[in-house]
Amino acid sequence: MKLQRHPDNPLMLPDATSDWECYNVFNPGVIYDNGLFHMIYRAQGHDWVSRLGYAVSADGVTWNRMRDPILAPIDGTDSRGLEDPRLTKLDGVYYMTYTAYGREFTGEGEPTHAGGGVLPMVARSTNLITWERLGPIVIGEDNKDHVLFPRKINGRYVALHRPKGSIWLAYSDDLKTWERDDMHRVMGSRPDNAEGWDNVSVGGNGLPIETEHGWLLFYHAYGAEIVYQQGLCLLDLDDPTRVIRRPQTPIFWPEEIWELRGDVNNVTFSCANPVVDGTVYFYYGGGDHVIALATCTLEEALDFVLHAK
Ligand code: BMA
Repeated sequence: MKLQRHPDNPLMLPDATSDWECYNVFNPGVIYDNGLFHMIYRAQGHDWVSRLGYAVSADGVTWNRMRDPILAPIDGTDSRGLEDPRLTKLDGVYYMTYTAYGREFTGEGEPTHAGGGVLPMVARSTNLITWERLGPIVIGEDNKDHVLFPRKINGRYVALHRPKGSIWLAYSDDLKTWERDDMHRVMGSRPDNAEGWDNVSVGGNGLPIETEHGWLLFYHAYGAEIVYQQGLCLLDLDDPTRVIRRPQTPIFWPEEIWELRGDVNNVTFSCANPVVDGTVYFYYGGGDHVIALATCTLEEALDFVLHAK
């Protein structure tokens, strides 16, 4: 199985006339709601700081952008940008998980991504445009790629997150306090996988898709070559720390020139996989520079995850 690129790709390019989105637009979160696709995307302009923009679409392919960003840095914790939004609707409220990249230092070592200058944030909205910041899942470590499940499990909010290049699970009663001793490892890289694509690091993508077989999770990984590729796995419905299936081969990887060459080369990176009428809309950033779409049917994704080696 392989995801199919949309013929109109890339769907969204940087806007050369804009201050804040003239260099890169990438890694969007997308939610399908009330007959429309809503996108919140990461953009970089003259100051190279990531801000979040909003766009809306009736068909998921042609997008109308708002002129101004909907979310921009407010203090030292996110002064270098807001990155990689993922959107979840839960009990009628919209939630966004995003990475705050800041100068203010909250951990050990240098204030870089690796040294703890990032915070895996959760925010809440009732209209997708104005957002209330609820706070980070953890502080003081390189942790991102976090995403909220679309419903509570066993009465609690659940999020995937990514400390040290592996996928973990966290629980919360109020979306503000995420207890450290209630964080559990789900899966890591596979140094022994002869396919080579996920030997070094893995992280979650868009929100897990609930199916009768389990939570279908799209995830990204890279090996020694640092090529960001995509895979599929299946997690247990009641205990998502349990991996039911994890095929060895990837389902998508950089091939187009705007994926092989970009602001960062060899990157396909996804924060959204909404399902509409049985089709998975896999939105992704190409080369940390443009926004693109690939699709598959939910049926073929399930067939692959259940049966592939
Ligand atoms: C990851 C994230 C993404 C980015 C990717 C490739 O760590 O920061 O935002 O797309 O690296 O550069």
